Amino acid sequence: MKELRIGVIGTGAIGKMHIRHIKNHLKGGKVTAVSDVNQEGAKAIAAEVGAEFIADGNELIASDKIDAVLVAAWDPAHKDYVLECLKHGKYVFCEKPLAIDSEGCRAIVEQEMAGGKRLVQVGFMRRYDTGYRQLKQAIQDNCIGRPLMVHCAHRNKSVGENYEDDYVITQCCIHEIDLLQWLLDDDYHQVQVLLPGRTSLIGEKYHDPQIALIETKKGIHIDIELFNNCQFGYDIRCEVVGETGSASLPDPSRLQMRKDLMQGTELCASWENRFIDAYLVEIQEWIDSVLNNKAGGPSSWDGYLASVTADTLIASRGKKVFHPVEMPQRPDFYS
Ligand code: NAI
Ligand code: ISE
Repeated sequence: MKELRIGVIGTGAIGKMHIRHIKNHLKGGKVTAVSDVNQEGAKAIAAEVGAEFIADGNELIASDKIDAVLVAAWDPAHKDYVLECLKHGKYVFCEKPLAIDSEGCRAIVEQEMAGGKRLVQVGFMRRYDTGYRQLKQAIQDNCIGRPLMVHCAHRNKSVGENYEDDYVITQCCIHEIDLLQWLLDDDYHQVQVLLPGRTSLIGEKYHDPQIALIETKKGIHIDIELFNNCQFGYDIRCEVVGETGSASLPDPSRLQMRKDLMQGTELCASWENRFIDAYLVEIQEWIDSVLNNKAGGPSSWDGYLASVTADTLIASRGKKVFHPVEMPQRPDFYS
């Protein structure tokens, strides 16, 4: 196969971003069809990149003109599209979360194992970020000694109107849940969500901010501030404190200015510009591995583990007590 013919389902913000990256910056793939329930938006991006518009996502998956599928529809649609791809034996890249709960992820894992071949990659793109990779290397090289604590912040300037408490975990914290297991090479023991004083700027719709606490099996303490309406910018932080030093996620290089008796550094407005390099590497590696007839990157098992932890965090919200994470054993299929 010379060029991977990719069908994209979901042409909202990130779907369009991936489509443009594949057309303008990446090698080996071509978006040949797109689908979205918002037909107007999908037709516009289809025309922009010379792809076919197919109204029904399942028809796109079944098409013999499509080699692999990228799912970037809203979260509740992920599970069924991924299961449909597995039914057709097609490689699929699915944006996070793999499904909105662990039961949905479990169904995907079981169907993938029954098919006998790994086909799914999940969009946990922070593993591809240079800064997080440097942090992982520093831990592996024992630069800061044995990790004891991790302090994280995941801040959005603001989020849309129709937001709910659970999204704080399933849409935002899910990144840290996956990333920190990978970073620390450790499993989670117990978790809880604390509800500190809430911002008055969004009414009573959901609790913002929230704080996720995690204790790993090796005894590392993790705290993650999840603040979706911080007002000042998109701000992602991670500091790992070890026995002999501490290492922090570097901010991406941004413009520094001195002006009006002040000095400052530009902040990112959203995930799109903060992690642009990670998205590019992630999708390029997905295309390369599928062209080599292999699935790489975060697997559906990783998506399932993240979802088990997310479900436990949600169940613990505001209860002021740690809840044990019942982690299933990783099957050899995913080792
Ligand atoms: P969005 O709201 O801009 O786009 C979602 C699109 O899905 C919309 O165009 C909507 O019409 C479409 N859609 C909804 N149901 C559908 C269905 N049944 N079939 C086909 N299309 C359907 O949202 P955004 O920000 O683009 O997010 C899309 C997905 O990507 C979400 O799952 C989100 O969690 C994930 N995401 C991942 C990010 C990352 O950093 N890895 C960043 C932003 C989003
Ligand atoms: C969004 O859906 C993403 O996945 C971004 O990476 C994340 O940082 C943001 O908080 C989410 O809303």
